[in-house]
Amino acid sequence: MPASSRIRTLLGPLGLAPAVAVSLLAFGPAAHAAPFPSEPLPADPGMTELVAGDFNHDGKKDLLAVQVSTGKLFLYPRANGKGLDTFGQRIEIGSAAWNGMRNLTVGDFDGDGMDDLVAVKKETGELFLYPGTKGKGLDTLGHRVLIGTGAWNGMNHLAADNSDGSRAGLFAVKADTGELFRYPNTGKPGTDMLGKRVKVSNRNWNGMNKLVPANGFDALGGPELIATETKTGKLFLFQPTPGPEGRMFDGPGIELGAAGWNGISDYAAGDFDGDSQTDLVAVASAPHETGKLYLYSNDGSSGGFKGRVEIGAGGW
Ligand SMILES: [Ca+2]
Ligand SMILES: [Ca+2]
Ligand SMILES: [Ca+2]
Repeated sequence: MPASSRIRTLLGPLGLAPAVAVSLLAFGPAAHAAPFPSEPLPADPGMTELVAGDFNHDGKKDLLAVQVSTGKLFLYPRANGKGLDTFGQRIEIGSAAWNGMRNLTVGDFDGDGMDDLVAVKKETGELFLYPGTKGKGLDTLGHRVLIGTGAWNGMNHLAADNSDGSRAGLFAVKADTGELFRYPNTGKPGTDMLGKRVKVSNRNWNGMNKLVPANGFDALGGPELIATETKTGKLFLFQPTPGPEGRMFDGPGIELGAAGWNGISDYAAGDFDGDSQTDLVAVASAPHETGKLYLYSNDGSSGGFKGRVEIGAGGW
């Protein structure tokens, strides 16, 4: 039987559209229809949970990342060089146990002028603040403080709102509904720090992944968010517009990358080349392999990057 007949025989009773049929033939019956990706997203065997903040207080954004194999948290200090010298020698700032944390994000939540780290403990769903200190090495972060009890495993895509220069608020997506919320910072300590959440979008954010704070990517001021559309692999910048609850994220987004961002296992936004405009650093890796770290410098056009530059040669 010629191939075309076999295809018709297979498809006739199912009544599938050609694109779906080709996808089924290519990947077998286990393949998901849209909006799920037809291939698995890359795992992170090297470094994961990339976040950016200034943790050595020199005014330059550094990179933090968790080593998957050990659970250690490392600081990659911004150096003065370019390319492979963009970051200096990494420093261990958290021993083991960071594999038990998820949804890391960075902002000054306690208002002392130093960046802090916020993360969810997978086992309990508790939200913890790790305050930035003037210490170094394993003293870079102080003793953690509980700022949210239970339930945070039901939230995804935590992203600090560092846009107004005072204490950071927090964006998060409710996993079962895809709703985007903003939690204001009350200025109070502990579990009173985050106030009553406000829904800030009418769209469903479950179709997006790798949501990170972009501050003022286009220099118009924040808060702005960068995320990857899972279905298409496109990278988008979302800017707030005025709405009933203040700033709303209902716009279509500006396309920063036309495709391929599902092949990026993680990224973090910050100014990494010193021109004051927000850039991205991103890990490109094949599934189940460690990858390379790339810098995507903001091109100043309010919606794009210069060509990427390799800044980490392996192990990512
Ligand atoms: Ca720094
Ligand atoms: Ca702080
Ligand atoms: Ca920059």
